[in-house]
Amino acid sequence: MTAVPQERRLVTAIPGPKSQELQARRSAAVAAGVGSVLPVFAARAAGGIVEDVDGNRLIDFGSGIAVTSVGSSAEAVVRRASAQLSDFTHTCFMVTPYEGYVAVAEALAEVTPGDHAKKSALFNSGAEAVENAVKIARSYTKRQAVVVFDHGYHGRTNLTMALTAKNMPYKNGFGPFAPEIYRVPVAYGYRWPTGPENCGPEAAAQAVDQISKQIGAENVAALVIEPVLGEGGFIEPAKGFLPALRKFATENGIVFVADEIQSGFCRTGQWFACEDEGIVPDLITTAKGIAGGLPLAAVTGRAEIMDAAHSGGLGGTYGGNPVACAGALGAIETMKEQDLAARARRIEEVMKGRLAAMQEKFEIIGDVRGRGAMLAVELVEDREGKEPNAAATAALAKACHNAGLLVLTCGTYGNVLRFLPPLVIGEDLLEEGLDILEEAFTQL
Ligand code: PLZ
Repeated sequence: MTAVPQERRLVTAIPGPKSQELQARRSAAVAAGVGSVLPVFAARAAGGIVEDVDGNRLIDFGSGIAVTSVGSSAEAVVRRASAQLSDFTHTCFMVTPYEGYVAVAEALAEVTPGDHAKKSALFNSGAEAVENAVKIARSYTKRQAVVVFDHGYHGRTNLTMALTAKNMPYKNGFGPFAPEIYRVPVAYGYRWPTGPENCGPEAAAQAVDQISKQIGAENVAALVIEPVLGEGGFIEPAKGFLPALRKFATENGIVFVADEIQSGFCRTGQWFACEDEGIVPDLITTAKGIAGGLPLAAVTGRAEIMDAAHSGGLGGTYGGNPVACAGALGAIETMKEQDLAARARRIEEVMKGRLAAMQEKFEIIGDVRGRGAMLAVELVEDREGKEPNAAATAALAKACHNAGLLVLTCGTYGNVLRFLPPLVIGEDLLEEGLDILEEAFTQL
């Protein structure tokens, strides 16, 4: 691990002068459409700290959007990727294959849910994995329709924009979108009209009814869902929703795809979030946490489905790059050796207690939710009306940033503060981050 002291330190305003200089260069050279949460330029990062070019050290509650679960410079990731870098950087798996790719596929078969025969294909980004899951499901079922859910997020390529629910900023002006995509309700307990207790079964019944009546189950190739919805607001589908859909998919020959790109790899206190309700997906898409920050993504699933695409039908120049594969083997090794799933459960214990206490104190916290180290608070104008409070969310994020705590927002209504600390963060940093958050609520 890079030797970055594991303590918060502010030596300039945020952003500092060097970051501001770089931001000016960036504005002149980088396309305006590419945003940044916080224009602080990183110099080094490790454990629970991101150090910027001005020497400020920020507590990291973002993990680069759920990527650096093992830390941003985990020893095993750096060691294995460095060794691979000096052996060779690339041959292209479609030209001359190499062992790392196969080893990652073997590891994925081992850690993903279900004890059926599994195979994998590797790609570069989450969106690419989701696209390929759809290609594979269509090839296997010989059907075209794909069902997705309200508040779902699956990427920014053309097909995955179509799969993504939210218009701004992901889709606006970028159409036309891919056809044969259908969106149905999801079990969003906090905002379900008849209350969270009824939400799971009722939402499942609505989803199944819409699929049956509007598409026809026999036309559906795949149903794609995040077991905990990420960008849409850290929504845990109410109990019973996922099992009902899993059952419906099985009964109708529909490929059930769990998009665990954000929720996977120990993030929610298990290897994968769908394990919490005993769901075994047919295909699972992974990325982000898989390789400790190196670009890698995968589709893993039932061997007979994964083998449906014709030879040469799947691939890409860089998919399963050897350096990224070495990083993945290092990340998976770290998760096992340090039992990071248990760390995620401990983070939940510490954070949920504090967040629940804040909810008692601050009227604008409508909901506290999430699992493991994938936690969030949903902010409202008042608890009765539940009107989304995006302004307070932005103000709180800014206050945290200024105090040296890196937090992210999300949600269809932009009113969710989300917390995704690296699973290796020290408990003192976790507590200090929560102190900063609480102080920001007090000041608001
Ligand atoms: N599926 C569930 O969370 C990526 C998006 C950040 P890529 N989420 C972060 C942004 O604004 O672009 C994500 C996800 C789920 C798919 C993806 C897409 O993964 O690696 O960003 O393509």
